[in-house]
Amino acid sequence: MIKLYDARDCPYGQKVRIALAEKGLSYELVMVDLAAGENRRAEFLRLNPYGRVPVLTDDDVVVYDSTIINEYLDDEYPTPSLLPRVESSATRALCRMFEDFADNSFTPQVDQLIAELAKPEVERDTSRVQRLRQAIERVLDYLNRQLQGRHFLADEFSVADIAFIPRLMLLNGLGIEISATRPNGTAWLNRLLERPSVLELRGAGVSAPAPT
Ligand SMILES: N[C@@H](CCC(=O)N[C@@H](CS)C(=O)NCC(=O)O)C(=O)O
Repeated sequence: MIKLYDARDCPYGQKVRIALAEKGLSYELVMVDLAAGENRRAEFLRLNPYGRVPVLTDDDVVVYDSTIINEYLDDEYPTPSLLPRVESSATRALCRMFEDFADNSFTPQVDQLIAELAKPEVERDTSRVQRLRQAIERVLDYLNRQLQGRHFLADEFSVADIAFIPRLMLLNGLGIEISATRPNGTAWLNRLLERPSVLELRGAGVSAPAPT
């Protein structure tokens, strides 16, 4: 029996939900209230000493961190595969680098922009908003170049694409468009948005706080 500990609007938990849906795995969702400090309670810290969601338990196996969880899922439930084959070392490394980039550069920047836009207009740091917008636009340019001649970041759909989805699907609402100047990026986004796993996530009302 799989259990996923997740929190509202958590992009890393959403990565895992997409992977679980792609693999057709059913699971129990346990929502952790971060604002109420539920992630700092002893019973949760026993699952993840860092006190962060997502955590996945699979019977008596406990795995934390979205990247490690998705690799565990791919090892334990290999079909359909979400990582390039072991023999394709270079593509596998590329896939992991894209995932790392999404988690450590793209997602945090979009989250910072959301947080800045959520402030009342008088408190908003407009030059920071502009810097963040430009940084996100640069990532989109980079992805557009990387996607030249490819349907997905690591050729086949993988954890690399999954890592971008949670924040990619919010960009429109933040006034950032992938648009016609980035045809590879636009085609990729459309390919991602039509996947049943992503439609399921959106149907579950998963989003981030709307900017004011
Ligand atoms: N690298 C981790 C990041 C997880 C993370 O930052 N989770 C946030 C919620 S989206 C969290 O639990 N924050 C609570 C805290 O750090 O105290 C992953 O990929 O799972």
